[in-house]
Amino acid sequence: MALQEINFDGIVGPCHNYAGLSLGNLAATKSAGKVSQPRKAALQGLAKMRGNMAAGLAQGVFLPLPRPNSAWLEALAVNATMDPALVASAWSASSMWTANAATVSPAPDCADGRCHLTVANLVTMPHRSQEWPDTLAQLRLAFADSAHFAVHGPVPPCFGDEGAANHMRFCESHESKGVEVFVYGRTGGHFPARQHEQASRVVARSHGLDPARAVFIEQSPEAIAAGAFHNDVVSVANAQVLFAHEQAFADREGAYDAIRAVFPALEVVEVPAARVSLADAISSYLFNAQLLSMPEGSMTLVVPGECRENAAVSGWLDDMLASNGPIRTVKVVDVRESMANGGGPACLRLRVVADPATIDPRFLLTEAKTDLLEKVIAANWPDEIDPADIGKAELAETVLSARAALLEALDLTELA
Ligand code: SUG
Repeated sequence: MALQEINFDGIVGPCHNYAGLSLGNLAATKSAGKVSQPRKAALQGLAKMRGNMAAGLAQGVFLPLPRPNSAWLEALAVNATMDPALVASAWSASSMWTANAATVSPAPDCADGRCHLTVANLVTMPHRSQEWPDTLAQLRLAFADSAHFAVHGPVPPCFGDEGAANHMRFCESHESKGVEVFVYGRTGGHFPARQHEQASRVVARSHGLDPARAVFIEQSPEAIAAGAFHNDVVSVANAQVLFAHEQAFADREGAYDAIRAVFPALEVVEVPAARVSLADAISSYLFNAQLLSMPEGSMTLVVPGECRENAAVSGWLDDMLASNGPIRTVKVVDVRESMANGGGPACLRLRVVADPATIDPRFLLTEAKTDLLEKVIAANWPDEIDPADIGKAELAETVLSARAALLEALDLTELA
């Protein structure tokens, strides 16, 4: 079978909560202390996956990681009452944002002809830094076929790596050699820059990318200061198209020229700051959209509902649709529970270009499996989590047994 793009969405975990752990992520900071709705959050995520499957696209899932992470708290010598921020970190459902699970280089780009994946070390944020060992276990299971995949451990600290959220790929078709673009931030600004240039370079080297077809670009410090903690909050790529805010990159013209030099077919759909400010782009998550090639060849932008509630963004989308650009359809999805923690439609998915037959089928979604997941979530996920209850034994029991029920349903109990 031919290579195709498979979106692996993170199933929102039963401990989804608003603890305000991510400095520089304005939505998460604003939501700190609010009551979350884990069941609703997980069902919103599944509805998005269902919509993409209904459009004929391949869909996969990654499972929530084991939380609360008591082994991590033990290693930090913290008990349930000592340090609320560290305790909340051990309870974070942040692995739902699988755009930060790994960086993926499809087989045609890699010297050995296999698809390479490097698990992201996520070292910048304490609550995310504990994700990689369990994520790696999952990647090793899903992509165990070593004739087609190579799964790498994390880039060593201190070089922060946030995975696919800072990586874009341009290509003429999935079968052809692509151009991979790595976007890094420079430290020293108002908010942390999470992607280190060296981490991006390590990933490119270990994947065996052709140095002539790997481009390294600096994210604009203004964008990071405005709350774009990952590049995928201000730009997204698909096939030959780069959809970006005018202020996404430190050197706008230089960035487009560098990509065009190796990928002359590049089509830039740029949103001018005069039409949509960085603040509006970040609060609406216009660029944290899934830019998808539909089976019949046209391109669809899957945006969060917040984009239609912002007059400037909504107006720009209408004008774009009326123009003759490459993006022909805009589809709106409701992922509000994730959005309130700074995770839009694109954060929730990791793109893997591969033949589905080479992947462990337990990670691939079907309609019947979606029905089953909905039942498991409806029966086991908490209705609400008040941050004041984080750390309590009774809630821990509910969260642990909910995940166990999911592993059982998907026949993935080896991830317990
Ligand atoms: O790392 N939010 C995530 C959102 C990740 C979005 N991913 C992409 N842009 N690809 C983060 O900041 C909030 C958790 C909290 O505050 O409880 C959080 O981790």
